[in-house]
Amino acid sequence: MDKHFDKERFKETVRDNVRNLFRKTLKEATQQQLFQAVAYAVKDVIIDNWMATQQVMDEEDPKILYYMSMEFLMGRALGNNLINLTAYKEVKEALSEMGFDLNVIEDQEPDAALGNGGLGRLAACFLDSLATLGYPAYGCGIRYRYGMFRQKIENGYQVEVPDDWLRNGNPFELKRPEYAKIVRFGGYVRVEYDEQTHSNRFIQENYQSVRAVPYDIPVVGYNNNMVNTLRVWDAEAINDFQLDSFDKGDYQKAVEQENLARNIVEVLYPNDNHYAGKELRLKQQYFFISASVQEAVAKYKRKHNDIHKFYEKATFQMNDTHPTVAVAELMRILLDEEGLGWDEAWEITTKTVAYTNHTIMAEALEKWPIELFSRLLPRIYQIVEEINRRFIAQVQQRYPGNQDKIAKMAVIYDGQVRMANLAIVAGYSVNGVAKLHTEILKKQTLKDFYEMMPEKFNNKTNGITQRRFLLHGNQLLADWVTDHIGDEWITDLPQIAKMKLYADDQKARQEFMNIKYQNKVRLAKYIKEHNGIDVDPRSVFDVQVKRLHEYKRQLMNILDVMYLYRELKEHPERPFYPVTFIFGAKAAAGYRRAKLTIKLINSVADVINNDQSINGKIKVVFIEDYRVSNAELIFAAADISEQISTASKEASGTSNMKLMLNGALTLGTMDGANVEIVQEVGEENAFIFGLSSQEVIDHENNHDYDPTYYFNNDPDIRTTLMELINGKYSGGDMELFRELYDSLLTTKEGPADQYFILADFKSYDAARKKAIEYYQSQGDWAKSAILNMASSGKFSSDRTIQEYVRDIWKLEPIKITVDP
Ligand code: 26W
Repeated sequence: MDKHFDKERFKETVRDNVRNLFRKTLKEATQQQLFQAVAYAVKDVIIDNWMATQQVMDEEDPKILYYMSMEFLMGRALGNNLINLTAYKEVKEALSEMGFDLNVIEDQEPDAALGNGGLGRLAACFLDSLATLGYPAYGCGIRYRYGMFRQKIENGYQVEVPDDWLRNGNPFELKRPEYAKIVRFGGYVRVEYDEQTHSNRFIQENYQSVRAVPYDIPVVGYNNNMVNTLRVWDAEAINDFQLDSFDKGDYQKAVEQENLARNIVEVLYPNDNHYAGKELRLKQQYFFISASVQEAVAKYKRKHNDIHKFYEKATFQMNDTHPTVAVAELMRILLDEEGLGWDEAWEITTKTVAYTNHTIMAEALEKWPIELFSRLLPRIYQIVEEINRRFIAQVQQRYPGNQDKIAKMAVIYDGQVRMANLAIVAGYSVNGVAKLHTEILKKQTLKDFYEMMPEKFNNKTNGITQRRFLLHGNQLLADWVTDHIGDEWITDLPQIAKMKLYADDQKARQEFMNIKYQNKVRLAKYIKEHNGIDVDPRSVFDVQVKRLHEYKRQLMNILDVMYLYRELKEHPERPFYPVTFIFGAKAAAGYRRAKLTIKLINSVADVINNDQSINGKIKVVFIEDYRVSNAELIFAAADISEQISTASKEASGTSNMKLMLNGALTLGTMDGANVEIVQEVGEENAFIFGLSSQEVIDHENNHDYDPTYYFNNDPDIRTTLMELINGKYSGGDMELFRELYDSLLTTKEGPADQYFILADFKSYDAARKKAIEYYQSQGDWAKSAILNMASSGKFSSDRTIQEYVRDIWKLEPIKITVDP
């Protein structure tokens, strides 16, 4: 234990903090105030390591990664920081001696929900791994005033409530006004010929500007003194509203600038995998990218005078297309501010930026109308035009006369700026996030690019941090593993394979099941408190937690629950092992079908949970406000991991990995990283069903999928679908769920059953029954569960980061030593 966590001294600090911050004694302090006091005490310790890290970076001048992302879904910091400082147990003890419960104090902290789902949480896991592995890195993002909305369920419907996460302040952040940057929007570009250099100068005029002010959030490495930085930008008005601007005729502009600053970082767009094309979103993108790129260049120039070697000290990873204006912004700075020529600027830029693709869903592709893009970012647009012009010339040279290639690959086409194309043209690396996903990118989605520049393409299968999702989230299981194989798995997850030895051990199986049971009791208590529903911890916990999206097929899950319930009612004589079906999901606020699916799940829950005749054999629970903090409880308690996306649609998935790590068995399709999970654990320890990605893609290309075939020929399917429109789950209302029914059978709004629910329904049902059946031989189940946990070594984000470092970023780790 670190000297700073001298227990008595820590207690003293907490007491002092309560007094200094709130003028209260420990007795008088609220739990929230205690949280603040404890958090500040922890920050004290972090600060020393943070400064030490900065000092080493200053001295050694290593290459730095800038991980650029619109989203960082960090969750709570206190518990995680204590875990990584290896002070969790000591602090828990200290607090308990003072009469407090660390768990209760942790629950006071709002989640930092600056992200939607998978992509944002991946960024957070990456930061944890980067710090733990000692790689110098900045997360670059936006300090949204409101993060992902809080979800309330009212009368079965999702209601969005603003997430006022900064209400009580954020004890871990540090405002850094000395690094503020100015970001410009709009106006026009005047070209001026410079007699001296014989070149054009581009001057943006009549623009509006905002001040970008960074807040630094520490990212603590595990047990290594390293503290990296997540830098999130806030917007402030350049001039406080000035009355005299009225006289100068600048009144209108002053108001507009003020509003721009107020609006820009106001809220995270709650869309996942769906592009909405909102002007404010493009403003957000340019805002944080311009500030981040300016700072990266400024930081480089503080130490170096040859800008041509910028890429030796900095690399930018663009998390999906959202940060892609970074390409043009770096070009702008090199051309207009550093005075470089096009070719040298382009060489530097294309050696600096790299791009990760996270989805093949067509509706997620960001493209901006030229009108909007050029009005908001006139100089940036000019640069994109020139990038496009030169690239098209290259395409023409390579494929003379081939218009199709240009149509597919041009950066600007059909009145739009295509951000993915810009990222690929400029990036020195293009990666997918699971093997299958990368293959689909190469062979289908980005086929033409792959043909033209195969050397850019590579795969980096996603990963998750075992420190949050096992060590912190499932302390019982973590301790159990450590008791058997030592604690090296914490920073070297493949070590967990040593637990395979215990899969055949009766005693170990029993212990594993006992731990799972205790975690199920903990979740049952949470469900009782938050949903008022009693669930039996001895039942199978079947879990699907992720964003609500048609391609993820929560609808198929609940339809099958309806089918199982009907069977149970019609055949009371058949044995049926109790199951609790657990859902957690937020729907984008404007996504009608997704929101109606939530209503359906809750309506089915109402009917089934209140049917006394089935003796509680089926329970359905929709957990309100699914987020990082309650996810940790859910993963720990899960038996079955539902990973049932239409094959080819889920780029990777990461909840599949978190659930596997916690010893859940996958019930899933051969999609995303499920493929690799099954490869690691063996098909006999998972339940795989459904169409293959190739079959899905073939149907899509041939337009030969007909869901009505299943409806007409399978009475089980037909009866289940009829229950959507016969009032059974809607108090007699035949219309309530008709939209869902129609989505599966008619082609009014897009193709019928676009995600192949009916095609997969029966094989899903069979696989699920097999899983529930298997659970009844507890010994076999325990064996498979232990094997799942023990086979999860590949899915640590530590491995993912090592691969990015080796193949893409080429960073060197640094070592931080602090004097005792
Ligand atoms: C512009 C709207 C928008 C917003 C978010 C488009 C796309 C996104 C993200 C790319 C959606 C996302 O989170 N994708 C998920 O990324 C995870 C991390 O790689 C993968 O595990 C998931 O499969 C993928 O859906």
